[in-house]
Amino acid sequence: MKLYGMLDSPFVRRVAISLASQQIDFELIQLSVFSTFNEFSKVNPVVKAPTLLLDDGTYLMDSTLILQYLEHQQKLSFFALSAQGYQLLGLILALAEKAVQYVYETQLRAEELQNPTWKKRVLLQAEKACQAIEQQIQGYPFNSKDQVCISLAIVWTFIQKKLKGLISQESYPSITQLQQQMEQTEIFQRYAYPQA
Ligand SMILES: N[C@@H](CCC(=O)N[C@@H](CS)C(=O)NCC(=O)O)C(=O)O
Repeated sequence: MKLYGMLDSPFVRRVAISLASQQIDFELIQLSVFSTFNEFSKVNPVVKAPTLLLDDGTYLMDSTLILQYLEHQQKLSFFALSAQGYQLLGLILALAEKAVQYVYETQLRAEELQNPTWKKRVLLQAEKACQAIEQQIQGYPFNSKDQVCISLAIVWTFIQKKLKGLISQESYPSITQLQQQMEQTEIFQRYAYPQA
């Protein structure tokens, strides 16, 4: 089983760390959907990361679908979450999506072509997600194998690296504390966010 994508993608890192936390064997192939588009398209014609390539040639995409498939296949419990856990995970994945949209708008477009209304909207949505997460994560049971804890830590690191200064770490102490705890674990360090 091969996992394709770069570890600066929160979705790729989420799958890599989730699999490793359940001792699932896989090979990480770090291909970029941008700089190695053609090579990536040989694995998945739609060029989405993460892509999980199964031994029979089936290619799966979307981090949640990949985890759901493996959960059923290998009798795991990635998504044995309470309603509160699902609500949190939804907020975290929406935050990840908004953060990636902001990065694409600001890094893939020339400044004069960027849409200020869209950028403002995306940042507002991201901030609202952070506020809800900060409130709800207090009292959530910490577990280094839990999807909420894994995904939140990964998304928070991505935001600190890519949206520098736009979402202040100090305003969200509970999220930051959880992220720091998770980033110190062996598995997070094994699949670390790449150095610049
Ligand atoms: N909902 C998807 C989002 C995946 C996603 O957007 N990945 C980005 C990399 S961070 C990508 O493939 N970008 C290239 C593109 O969308 O064309 C997931 O959970 O896997």
